[in-house]
Amino acid sequence: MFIENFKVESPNVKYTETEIQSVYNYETTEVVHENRNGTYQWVVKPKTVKYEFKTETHVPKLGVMLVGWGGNNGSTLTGGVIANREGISWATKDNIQQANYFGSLTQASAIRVGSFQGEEIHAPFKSLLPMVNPDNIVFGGWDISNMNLADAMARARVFDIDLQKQLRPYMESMVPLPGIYDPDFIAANQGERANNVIKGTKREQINQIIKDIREFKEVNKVDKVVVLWTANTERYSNLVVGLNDTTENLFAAVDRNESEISPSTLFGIACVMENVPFINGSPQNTFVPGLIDLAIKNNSLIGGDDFKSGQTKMKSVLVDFLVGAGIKPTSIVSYNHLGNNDGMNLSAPQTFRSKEISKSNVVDDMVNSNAILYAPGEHPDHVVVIKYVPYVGDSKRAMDEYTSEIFMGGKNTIVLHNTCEDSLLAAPIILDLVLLAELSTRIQFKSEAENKFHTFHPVATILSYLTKAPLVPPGTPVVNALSKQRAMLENIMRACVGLAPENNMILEYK
Ligand code: NAI
Ligand code: DG6
Repeated sequence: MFIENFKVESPNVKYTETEIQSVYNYETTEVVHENRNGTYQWVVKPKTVKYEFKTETHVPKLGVMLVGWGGNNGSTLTGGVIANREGISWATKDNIQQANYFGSLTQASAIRVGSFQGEEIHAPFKSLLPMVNPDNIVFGGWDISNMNLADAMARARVFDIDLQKQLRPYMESMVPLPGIYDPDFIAANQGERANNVIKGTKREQINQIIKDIREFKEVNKVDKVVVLWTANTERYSNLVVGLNDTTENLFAAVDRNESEISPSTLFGIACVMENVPFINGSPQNTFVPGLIDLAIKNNSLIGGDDFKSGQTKMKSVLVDFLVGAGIKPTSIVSYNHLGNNDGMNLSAPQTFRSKEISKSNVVDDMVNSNAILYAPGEHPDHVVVIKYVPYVGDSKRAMDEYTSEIFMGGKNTIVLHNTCEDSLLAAPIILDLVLLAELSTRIQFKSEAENKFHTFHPVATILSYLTKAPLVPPGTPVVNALSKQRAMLENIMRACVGLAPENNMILEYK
């Protein structure tokens, strides 16, 4: 049975005019390595820590500013939200299609609530906590190309033509603000697009971004803004002591107009200075240590890196399943080819390298979790290939071969082939990222050992499910397995309304 919403009734939960307050017993384990009678032993101690959560229930009017607004993802997301808001339907060669939010965790997935008269009860994921309705988001942003969003949508060749015709009147007047263009960080083949750029020094460029955010907020009368980078993949920035290793050095480097500070890092600095959440949907190391340091000092949310949309999402399910089943993946080979502007930009070795890194590291935690299968330092061969094939446009082809060792020296080879518009996978993920980032700024909590409520750590690990290379606070483990990432997010949201984590034990029926 599916219910649209619910209210929790418990002595641990209180709904006030402005907040949901919950008291939550966090069951965890402490692992210690102790000397017991002269020998060291691993001892695991279950422990319960009491937490209190409070979630502000007022949902703000949200503005979302996309860097790379006129790209395939930016135009697809903007058009998709307008189509949902306006209830647009359109003719395809198969049927009349209604706008929807399929592919969005928050808008199109469900959670299990419990059971009622022997039947499982499910509800929308978004019913867990009050969240912004995507239909009400006001979009804006920057692009180094001045093309309006209607023409950008046509250039992207993602939506059916009948839908494009209906969206055009809404999108023609949407024109991106000038972006920060630095040809050293993206492929040379992008030069032709760059007709809409902010001039001046790096400090002036940061100031312009701050001014843009303030004006956007003012003009559109939005309560909050989230900024998300969906612009071209950049090359990695060199990490240099004295340049970008601390906040002070980063600011000094900005003032010296140092060439090694990328456009995405400049956008990040502007957002953090303005206390506006900033998310990086591309793979490059935008978050140099000096910027992470600044975000921590200002307690301003940052999240990334690189949307986990297709091939990598599948990988973070399949390798988790294989290793979890006691099967040993020994070779993972992932090819893909695509023909959109992202593919063209990635045809340069430096930008490809950024993507290769984020696509490759995704199995590390799963491999490291099983020393029965892998000796220390042992790793599957893992190869990532991306080719630019203009004809296929946004319709990316992904082919994967997973070879594993099974029982008694046997070999098992799994081959996958996926064809799909890349931007239709990415757009709902962008939506989830901005909605969850906004929500997380409304949650405060404290453990029994603390006397003051605080927000989550500004490096938003809560967004991990949506990214290929989750950005984590220094010294924090990275979790890539998709099911664990989803459970983490869902269980934290459940804790905010005083519900136990979903443990799937279903003891009621045992
Ligand atoms: P796109 O190339 O169509 O769009 C990027 C846009 O950014 C372009 O319009 C370009 O003019 C603009 N741009 C470049 N540098 C800029 C700057 N410094 N300031 C402002 N605008 C700038 O690419 P697409 O397909 O929209 O992808 C965007 C990003 O998302 C890429 O980095 C891609 O690797 C990443 N990504 C995409 C996924 C997908 O499934 N579509 C999944 C994972 C990541
Ligand atoms: C080619 O790989 C283009 C990329 O931008 C990908 O489409 C994107 O990173 C999505 O990757 P994945 O591995 O999640 O499908």
